[in-house]
Amino acid sequence: MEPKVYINGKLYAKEDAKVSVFDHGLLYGDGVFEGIRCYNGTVFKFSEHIDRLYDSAEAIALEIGLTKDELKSAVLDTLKANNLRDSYIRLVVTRGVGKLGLDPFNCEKPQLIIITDTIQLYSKELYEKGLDVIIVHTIRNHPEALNPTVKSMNYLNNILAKIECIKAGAAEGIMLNKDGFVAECTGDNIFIVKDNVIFTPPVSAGILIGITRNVVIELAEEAGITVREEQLTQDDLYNADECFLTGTAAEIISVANIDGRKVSTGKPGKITLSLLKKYQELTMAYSSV
Ligand code: PXG
Repeated sequence: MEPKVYINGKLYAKEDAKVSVFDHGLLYGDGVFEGIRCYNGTVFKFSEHIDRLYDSAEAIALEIGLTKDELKSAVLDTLKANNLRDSYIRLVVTRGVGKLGLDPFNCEKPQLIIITDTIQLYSKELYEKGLDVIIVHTIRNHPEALNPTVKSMNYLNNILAKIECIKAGAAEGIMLNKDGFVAECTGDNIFIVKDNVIFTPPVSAGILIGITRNVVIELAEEAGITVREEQLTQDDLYNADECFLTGTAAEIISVANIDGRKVSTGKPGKITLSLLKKYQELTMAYSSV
C-alpha cells in the first residue's frame, strides 16, 4: 500500500508530501518534533508525547493551532490510513511558510506534519551483546542557550556528536554538559547501576526528559530498586556495574564498553535485563488493550 503523509489536515502520497522552501523549519530549524511508538495498534504513552510536544512548542512561542485531542485524532487517522499497527510516528510542527529573515512572526501559520513508518532498530545481536559507546567531545547545549528539554528541530548539537561517534566506529556517543558532568546520548538517555542502585543524570544536567526514561524510573521504583537522579562523572560511568540507554526507538539497550572500558560485555547485567523484561511486558499489555 502506498504510504500516506499528513500535512495540515490532508493526506498525501509519499512522493507528493512536500513543503515549501520558505518554511522556517527548513530555513532556520524553527520548529519542534516528537518520535512516538505504536505497538499493535496502541500509541504508547500518547498523552505524555503530546504534552511534551506542546511544552516544546510553548517554549519557542509556537502556537500549534489544534487542541491536543484534535492532534491525537489526526495521528490516529494517519495510522489508520496507513494500516499500521506497529510503527514509528514522527510528528513535526514547523513555524510555517514566511519571508526570508529570522522573524518567526511573519510566518502565517505553523505546518503540521505526521509521518508514520516502520521502525529502524538495533539488531537483536546488539541487544544481547550490548553497545560499544564513547564519550564525545561535543558538549551538550547550554540549557540557558537552547534548553535540551525542548525537542526542537535544531538537532545540530546532537548531529555533531553523532558524527564523532560514527567516525570512531561507536554505536552511540555520550555527551557531557558544560560543567563536565554526564548529560545524555545523541538520541537516548543514559543510566548506570552501581551496587544495585540505579543512577541517571538529573534534568538540571541539561537533558531531554525522555518518556522512556520516565517509564524506566517508574518500573524500577515499582520493583523496589532505588533510583537516584544525580550528577554523574566520566569515572562514574567507567566504574559502573551496568549501563544502559533508553529511548522511544531503542527502548532499553545495554552498554558493553565505554571508551573501550568493559562495563558488562557479553550480556546485559541483571538489573538491565529485569527492566527490559518489565518494559516489554508493559508494551505488550498496551497492545492487548
Ligand atoms: N535524548 C535525546 C536527545 C533524544 O532525542 C531521547 C533522549 C529519548 O527520549 P524518549 O522520549 O524517546 O524516551 C531522545 C529521543 C528521531 C527520534 O526520529 C529521536 C528520538 C526518539 C525517537 C525518534 O530521530 N529522540
